[in-house]
Amino acid sequence: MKDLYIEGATRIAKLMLNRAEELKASGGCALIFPHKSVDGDCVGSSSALASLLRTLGAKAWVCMPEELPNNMSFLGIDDLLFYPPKDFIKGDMLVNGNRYELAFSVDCSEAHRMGDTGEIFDVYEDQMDVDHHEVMHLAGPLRWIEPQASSACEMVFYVASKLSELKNVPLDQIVDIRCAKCLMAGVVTDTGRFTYSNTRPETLETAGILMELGGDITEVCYNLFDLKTPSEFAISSAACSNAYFCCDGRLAIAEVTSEMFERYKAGRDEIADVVSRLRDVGGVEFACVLRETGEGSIRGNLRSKTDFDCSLFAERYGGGGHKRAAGFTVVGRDINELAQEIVREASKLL
Ligand SMILES: [Mn+2]
Repeated sequence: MKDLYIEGATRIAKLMLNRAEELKASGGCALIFPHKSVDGDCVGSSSALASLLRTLGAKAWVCMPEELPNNMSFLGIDDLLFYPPKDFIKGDMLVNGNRYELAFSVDCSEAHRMGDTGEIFDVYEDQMDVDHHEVMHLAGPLRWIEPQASSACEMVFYVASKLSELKNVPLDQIVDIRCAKCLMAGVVTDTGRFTYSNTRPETLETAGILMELGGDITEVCYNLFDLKTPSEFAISSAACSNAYFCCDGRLAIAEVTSEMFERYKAGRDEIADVVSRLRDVGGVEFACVLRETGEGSIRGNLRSKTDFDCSLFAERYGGGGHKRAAGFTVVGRDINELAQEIVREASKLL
């Protein structure tokens, strides 16, 4: 393990051991919080953390902000997921009969990025946190923020390695096959299958060990990225052919309306690959896909090739992410107007 990661991974592993003991004694449970608009990294890392806490004898669930996307069902994690009922925050805060006592966020440090579940997260002050996003606030003793890590899953893998050391048991008794698949899912998602510049030698080492632990990279990549439903294929193709290019081909933008989702009978998460396909077009520096979510809001997904800062741009709309990949959600906007505004504002920066 690189020196850079040792302090944080050790601190979080020790905290997890302590908290697991406390939870065992009290009979309470931990909730792990991924961000909204879930992706392979937040689902993978939160499920892996829940799995690790269970291995330590504690009760733990992932507090889901939305349904699990179909392309992640192969992970077989339904028993790890908790969908809070609407009155959860006002009620007894019982998770399947167990009192909710520990909040743990991963791949996301701020409650507002979690959506409605952020309110549940904020009930506890001593929240634990493992994240690889740049964040404004100072990291406290319960937080491990490491922007140099490729993914939250890579960080959780280091925590698992430390747990195996501290407990003096082989790693495969800490990370089972499902947990290895979950961690692999996040690493391949956030590195674009090891092609983005956040891929470091230690990322590949992590992936190698995950393979040995049963994280089948072929299965994970096929299910996450390549397997398409007929409706997904149709709406992605339509979104791509509707896309337009501005700023001498440096900006590509596509709008996907509710009407299109209905016409192709497609789910709202079935255009996930469109933004990277647009970004990959020669000459394009910044790609944006806007989609109507069907609840009066519009989700924007942003990608850039080299210098354009997607995270900074997404912040204008209350979103965030990384320099080359970010997103936001806005409410009550007209999709055409929003697209024109984005073209206008981005063209000043391109
Ligand atoms: Mn991530």
